[in-house]
Amino acid sequence: MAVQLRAAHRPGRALAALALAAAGGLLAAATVGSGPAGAAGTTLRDLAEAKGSYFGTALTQSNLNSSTITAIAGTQFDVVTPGNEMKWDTTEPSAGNFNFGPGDQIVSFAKAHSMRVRGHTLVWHSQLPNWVSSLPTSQVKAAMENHITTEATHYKGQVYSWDVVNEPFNEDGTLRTDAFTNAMGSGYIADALRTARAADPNAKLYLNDYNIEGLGAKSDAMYQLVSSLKQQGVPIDGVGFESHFIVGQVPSSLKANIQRFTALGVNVAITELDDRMPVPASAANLAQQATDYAYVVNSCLAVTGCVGVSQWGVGDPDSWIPDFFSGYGAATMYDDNYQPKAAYNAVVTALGGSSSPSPSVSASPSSSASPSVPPTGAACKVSTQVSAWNTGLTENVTITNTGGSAVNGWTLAFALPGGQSVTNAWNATVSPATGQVGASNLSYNAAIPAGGSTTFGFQANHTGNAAAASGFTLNGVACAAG
Ligand code: G2I
Repeated sequence: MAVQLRAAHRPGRALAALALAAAGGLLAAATVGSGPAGAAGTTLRDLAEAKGSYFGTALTQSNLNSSTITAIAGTQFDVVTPGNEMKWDTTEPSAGNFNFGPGDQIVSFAKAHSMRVRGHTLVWHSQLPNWVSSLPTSQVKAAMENHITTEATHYKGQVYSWDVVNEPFNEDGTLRTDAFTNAMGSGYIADALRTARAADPNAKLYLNDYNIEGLGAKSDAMYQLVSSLKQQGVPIDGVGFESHFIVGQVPSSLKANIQRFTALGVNVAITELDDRMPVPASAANLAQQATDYAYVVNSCLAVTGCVGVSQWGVGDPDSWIPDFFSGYGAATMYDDNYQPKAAYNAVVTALGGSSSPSPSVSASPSSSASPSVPPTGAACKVSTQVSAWNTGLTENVTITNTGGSAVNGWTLAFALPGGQSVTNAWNATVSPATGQVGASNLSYNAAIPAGGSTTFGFQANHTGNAAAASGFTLNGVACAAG
């Protein structure tokens, strides 16, 4: 009953919550109470479902051999993404020879624990067996379609969604060159989506990528792609924001970015959340991680159409981070001994539960973090300089860091007067072109030292109102005029 009452506060999600609650009556009954390695009386999945959302994790085949990992996975999480088991190098290691054994084991575990499965991934440049990259380009399309059809048919009815194409973009927003673009150009993406839809009409079809969580060149490219696919009637249901973050650097434009994608008529999922820090972890970084996790969960909950959050792995021992980023780790909600960290408590609180806060989180802003409060802020001052002509203008914007510490990575959000539309920018990426926009640093001007300034500018068309932009916030914190 509590589930239904809480769901009713979110009309857009109530139906989904009730359906989940009905389908998972047993699941809810089984998970309420003190779950392994969780706060008493709550589990992430129970709290998320009460809000019409979900909380997922990645699991690998070897994770299934650990009773510690499976106990947490099966009680705390309600969605599973196979870490590696549904990737091409596992499922079709040589042409036409399919191996679904490892993926099937993950699906069995999910079924046994009333969890849904995010299929990951059908088409990706990485973990792609050599035989595909070695094919003559004339044969790649048929190989790709056969792979998608065979795998999506095998898992038909067993996966909730597919990451159909994974990581298609370079950092500058150009399409990554790989076996698929070499053979088919950008058209491989539409072809892959259509092929997946034909094989499993009920699976939600996603494009998934990293560094598209905030406004910027790469997320703009994904936005344009999704917009154009929708216009062409290509089946696309969602965009996955991988969300591999660094403590204190979650983009303040996350919620705005989720909103602009959902406005296109697709869902957004946070698909691979982690938040890394130098190890051994400091108390300050663990507290910041709690703030970051709550901020991400709150940002998703705030937007109807952001369907849920998945963490990449159960605990710090299962994380990919130490292998890929030397000196970094501690990126998940569970520590090396699978004890919940401050981030776990912060997520429980964000999901509307109550937890006994650990000392490091009790006084932190995590318990009250809302999407409009970013993980890091700065005291700032902004001055503008406009040069206008009858239909256009240029505007230079100078940001001064009036805080006591350096800003590393910034997004300045502001409102453009009605009728103004940005056509190009310098020293920042500015997006979207109208209304409430965000200007984000480029690689060379990410840092603004304490007391220092940086200037960027843009050109815009206008229809009569050539006033300066207003309402500036730097990384979510309001700036003084000056
Ligand atoms: O890299 C993190 C993730 C980024 N987004 C897509 C995800 O699919 C990706 O997952 C990771 C897995 O968590 C790693 O486990 O993808 C990596 C490869 O791109 C996986 O690492 C690989 C190792 O590189 C291989 O040496 C190893 O054989 O895992 C393989 C299986 O254990």
